Amino acid sequence: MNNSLKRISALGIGLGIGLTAATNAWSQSALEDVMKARGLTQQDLLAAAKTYTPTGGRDEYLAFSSGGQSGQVIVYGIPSMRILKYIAVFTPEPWQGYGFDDESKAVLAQGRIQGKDINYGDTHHPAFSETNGEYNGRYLFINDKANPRMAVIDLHDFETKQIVVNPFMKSEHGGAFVTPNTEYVMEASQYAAPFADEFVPLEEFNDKYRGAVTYWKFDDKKGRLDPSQSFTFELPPYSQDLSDAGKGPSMGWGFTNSFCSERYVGGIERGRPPFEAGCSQKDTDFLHVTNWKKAAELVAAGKVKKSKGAYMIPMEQAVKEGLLYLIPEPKSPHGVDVSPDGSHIIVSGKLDSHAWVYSWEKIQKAIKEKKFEGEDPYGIPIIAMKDALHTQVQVGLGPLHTQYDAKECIVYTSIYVDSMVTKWNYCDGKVLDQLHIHYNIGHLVAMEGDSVSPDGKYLVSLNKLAIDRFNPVGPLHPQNHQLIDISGDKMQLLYDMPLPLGEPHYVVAIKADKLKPAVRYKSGWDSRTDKKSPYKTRAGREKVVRGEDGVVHVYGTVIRSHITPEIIEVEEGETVSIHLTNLERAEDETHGFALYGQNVNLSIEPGKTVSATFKADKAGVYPYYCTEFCSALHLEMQGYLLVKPKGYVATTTEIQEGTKYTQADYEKQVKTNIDTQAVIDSVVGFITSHNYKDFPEVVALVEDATDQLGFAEEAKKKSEGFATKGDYQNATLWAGQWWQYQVKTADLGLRAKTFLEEHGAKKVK
Ligand code: RUQ
Ligand code: CUA
Repeated sequence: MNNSLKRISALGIGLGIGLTAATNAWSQSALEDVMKARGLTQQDLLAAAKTYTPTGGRDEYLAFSSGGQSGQVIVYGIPSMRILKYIAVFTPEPWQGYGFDDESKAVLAQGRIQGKDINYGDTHHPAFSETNGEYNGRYLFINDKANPRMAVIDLHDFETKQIVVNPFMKSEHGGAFVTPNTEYVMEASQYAAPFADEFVPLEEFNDKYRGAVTYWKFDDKKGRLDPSQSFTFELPPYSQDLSDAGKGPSMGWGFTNSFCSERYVGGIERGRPPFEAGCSQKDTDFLHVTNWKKAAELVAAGKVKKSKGAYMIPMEQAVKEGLLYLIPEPKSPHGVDVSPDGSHIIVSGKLDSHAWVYSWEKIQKAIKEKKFEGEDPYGIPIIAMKDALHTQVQVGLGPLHTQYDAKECIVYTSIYVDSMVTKWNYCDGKVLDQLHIHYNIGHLVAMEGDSVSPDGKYLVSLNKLAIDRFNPVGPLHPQNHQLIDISGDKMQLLYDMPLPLGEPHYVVAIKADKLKPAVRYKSGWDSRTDKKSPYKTRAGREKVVRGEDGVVHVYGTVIRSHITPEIIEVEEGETVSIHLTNLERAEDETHGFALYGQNVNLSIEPGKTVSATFKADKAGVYPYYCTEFCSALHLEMQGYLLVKPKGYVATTTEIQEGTKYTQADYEKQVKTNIDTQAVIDSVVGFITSHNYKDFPEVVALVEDATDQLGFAEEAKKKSEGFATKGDYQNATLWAGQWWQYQVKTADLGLRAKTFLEEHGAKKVK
């Protein structure tokens, strides 16, 4: 076997050798030996067996966690707790090219605040799109607490498609929460501020500072929020907190709680006690109840005025129309969680040891009978607590959030101060079990816990502190998500997962089989607008055009293992726009594009077209290359941007050859190519003699292989053309390129063959 053949067949047998070796090493130690050596108990082994996922295994659920102030979303599997992806949302992320290519820069630009670029976000609450209250696996929404914004992630490709800026708020927290058919996405303010973008003295806090809850209209067809159809309720300046949307009997309503209904304005430097003292004086705060369905009807009937270009319902109008009510709730509340059937609402007070269960039936009755105990300073009717409460249950010190189980009436509440999870029954008010976690639990999530039919099974505890759980890595500790088995009567702690991005406030988890993400884009796709890119380029159509816009447009392509063009020549001072299309169809064949000194870094997944525009303001040599190890000749996937001084005139266009080739070199290369072709033919024979058309993954590989073989044919012709002219330099080089295409064909073919073997393909004819 010659060298080239050895290399190709090595591609095929490498995997097999590795597996055999691993099996032998494992069988040398008995399970007991491992337990002893690592100090594991039976209980540990049981926990391990419940989470361990063998190679190639998949998770039952996918969790989408907020990434806190990283401005990202973290995706991981449950029960394995393996991190699968960081989705860039409010923050540039170079690996995904997010904030580096023109297409995603345009998405980030939608999130500008008063003309300023905001390059981070404080993500808190992710929420799935729903149909009839069930997660439909199509979209994910996430909010930015620091700069009131809402983002839309399409779960078809796990990319951020849209960012909208709240026109009224200066701070928010209570989003994203969706209504049962994703009619609206709720976003509630946190720290009160004037709606106007101007200075208003704190002395005018009660009159001019305001809270709000916005209902963002979601256009399901377009997969985008529609600001023109969204509306906002003006609310009193009571630091509104979390929200949840009603369902079933409470469909059409939304719930938003609040703290600091004292309307205290701090000012340590003015000799006043701090916010924390003034905001925790009263025994109760207010749960806000808003009727979005009726509000939407008013908007549709033209009865709601616009302010700052968006529909805004003043408190006075909301009260008059019966859209807004208040109910006292326990001191400094945090979570507000509507039960899956929509009949109850559980609120916890951080400074109270009870969880309070409200009855929707009672609330509705009070509203119908206009039975109020009074009104707040803004004229909003207050429903007496006793007229709304179903029960209150002592769950532990510092209860925060509640998640619903698949089992009726069973819930889990996070207990921040006591660092535990309390399992209890909200129908009869009994506490059933308590589990200590490590340490200071915040949110918690049960599988499909926000839907109308929660799955239960697992609970993840999102802890505020990790303290000593992991190997120390400096004063900034990782976050800790703890996996808990809730399938039995007693909760069982299974696993600690450190997360190196923070602080992740909330997670939602969906059945993995509800998601159907793509593995490639339609050829020439702009993934951010979900349209064919105007810069889409096909193989052989690469070109450089000096456009009417005065910009040098480079229409290029990438495919294993070259970037076309390999040389880009511009003049100093010109603006350059490089558009690259990935011609691959094979799964996972992403190419990258990094360019020296221009802050250009692209990720080009199969089928995608992305652009990078910059000013070549300084003459010089700027190498570029592919950043993904995409093939054996990945390192050779390179090129030069030459920025020539103004008025530069070349004296020669002939490149000095580093090596000279002879007829013998040419013939040797051709011989190699003929041998390689024999290997390709045998692989092709294997594939075509099986039912490969039944496997879309293989069909994609075969399509790519056919492309590569076509390129090989073109290179072969060029090589032979030069050989007949006696130009063995070019003949040998083109014969080398012909072989490169053959190697890539063989690589693809072998991947297809392995896939067919592993998936039990059948022989045909
Ligand atoms: S939260 S502080 Cu959801 Cu408990 Cu943000
Ligand atoms: Cu493409 Cu490396």
